[in-house]
Amino acid sequence: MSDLFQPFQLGPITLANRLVMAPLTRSRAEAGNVPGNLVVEYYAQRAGMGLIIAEATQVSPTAQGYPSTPGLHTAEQVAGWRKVTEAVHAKGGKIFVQLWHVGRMSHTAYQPDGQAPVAPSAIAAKAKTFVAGQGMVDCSVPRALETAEIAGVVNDFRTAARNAIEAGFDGVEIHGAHGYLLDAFLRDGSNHRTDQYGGSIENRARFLLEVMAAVTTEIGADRVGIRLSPVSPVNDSSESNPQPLFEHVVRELEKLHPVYIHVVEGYTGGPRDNAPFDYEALRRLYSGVWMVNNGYDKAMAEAVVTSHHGDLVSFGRPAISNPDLARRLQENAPLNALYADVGLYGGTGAHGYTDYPSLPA
Ligand code: 8OZ
Repeated sequence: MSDLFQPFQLGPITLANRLVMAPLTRSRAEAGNVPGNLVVEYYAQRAGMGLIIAEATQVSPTAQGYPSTPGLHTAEQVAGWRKVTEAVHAKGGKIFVQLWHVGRMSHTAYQPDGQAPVAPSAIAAKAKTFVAGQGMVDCSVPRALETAEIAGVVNDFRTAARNAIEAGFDGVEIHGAHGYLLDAFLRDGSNHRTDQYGGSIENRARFLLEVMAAVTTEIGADRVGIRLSPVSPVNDSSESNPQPLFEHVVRELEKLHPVYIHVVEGYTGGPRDNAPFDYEALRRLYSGVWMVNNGYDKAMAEAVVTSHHGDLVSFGRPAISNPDLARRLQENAPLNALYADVGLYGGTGAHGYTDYPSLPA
C-alpha cells in the first residue's frame, strides 16, 4: 500500500490519509450566508478524506462576490459552521476552512449599500460573476483601497480565523490564489499602486504576508495554511514575472511557517502546462508541508508522494461527485462522473450536492 493511504501528521492533527478535499465554492449557504443542514450533510459525507478544506468563506460583508457563499463574520455563521465541524469530527474527519476576500471579483449588488468593491487599483477584472435576477454579469469597477484601510482588512482575516477556531475548525487556509484580493495585490496586472503595497515584489507581497503574520499570531502557525496559484489565469489574473514573485512569497512564508502551502499547478481546472513555472524551485524554499492540486488522479498522486514532490494531494471535482473518494481510490473502484444536468455551483438543493452515491458499505 502506498503512503497515500497512510496517516499523516499535519501540525497538531493526525490525518487518516494524504488525500485532501480542495475548497470548492458550491453556493448553498442559507439566509445570512449561514451554512445549514444540507451543508452539514455534504461535508459529513466526505469525512473519509484525510482533510477537508471547506469552501471559500468571506471574512467580512465586503468580501463577498458570489451568491450564497458562507461567511465567518457573524454569530449565526459561526453557529452554522459549528454543526458542520461537529458532524465531520464525529465521523473521524478533519476540517479546515478557506478564508477569502474576493476583492474586485465582485459586483455592487453584493456590497454594503451598493458601493464599489475594493481592490489594489481601480481596474475592473475582465471576468463575470452571477447576480440573482441578472444572471452572469461583468464584475464591477472596483475602487482602490486606501493605504490606511489595509490594516482593517488584515484585522478582518484575523477575526475570521478566531471565529473559525470558535466554530470548531482544525485550522484555516488563507485564499491567496485565483485573482481574489490578496492575489490581486501580488500581481502587476491588477496592482498599479504607488504606496508601500505596490511596485516592487516586496511591496506587492506585503498585504498577503501581513495577513499571514496576523492570522498565524492569532491562532498559531500550525493551524494556518495558504493557497497560491502562480500561473493560473483565472479571474483575469496576470503577472509578467511569476517565478521571482512566488519565490519571494515562499521565502517569506518560510519565516512565518504556516502548516502547509497549497499550490495550484497550472491553469485551475484546466491544463497543468499552460505556462512555464518551476514548482520544484518553490518547494525547495519551504521546509514545511507541501500540498499539490490540479488534475491529479491516483497514479499521479502516488507518484508525487513517493517522489516527495508533494506531501498532500487535494482533489476538487472528483470530491464533488464521490462522497467516498478516499475509499474508491484505495480500492480502485470506478469514480462517479459529475452529473451533466447541474453546474458545479448552481442549484440550491441536494441535487448535484448531497445525492452522489457512495459504494455499498
Ligand atoms: C468558482 C466559482 C466561484 C468561486 C476559486 C473560490 O476559484 C473560487 C471560486 C471558483 O478559488
